[in-house]
Amino acid sequence: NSRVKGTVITKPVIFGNKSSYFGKKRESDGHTHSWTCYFKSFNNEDVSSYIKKVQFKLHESYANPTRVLSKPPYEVNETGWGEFEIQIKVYFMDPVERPVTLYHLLKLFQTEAALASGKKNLVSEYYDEIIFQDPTQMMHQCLLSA
Ligand code: SLL
Repeated sequence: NSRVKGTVITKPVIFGNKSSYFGKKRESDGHTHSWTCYFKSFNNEDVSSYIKKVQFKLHESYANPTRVLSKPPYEVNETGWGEFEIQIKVYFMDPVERPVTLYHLLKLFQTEAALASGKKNLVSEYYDEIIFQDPTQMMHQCLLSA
């Protein structure tokens, strides 16, 4: 499983969250929003050929804060009342390739202006690129079959 020297493969990705305001605070637990945090390819290719799993680490106020998705869609659906940083760790098919760690600040609250105009849903997402330089032969195969 040697490395394929002089090869660079770039994978465009998107990560972030959607959120939706309930319209009021829920009595039972004080939650105000439902949200989805996700990681996906930018071009809709099947990343499961080279991604082994994606781990989302939530705030400790959540039960089982470490959520692991071993197949797409790589996303966590939750409800809550507060914003916090989510750690997204992407593991690859070849364990020799080091996992990539991304950080996303969960966004729940609209701006005053958006709220005033009645918007309940928001999206906060970012573009990034995972760059594989001199990938292992196994990883190279996985990347090409995406
Ligand atoms: C804050 N530093 O104080 C942040 C923490 C925590 C968010 C936000 C509910 C968890 C649950 C939840 O929204 N936690 O009830 O399971 O704003």
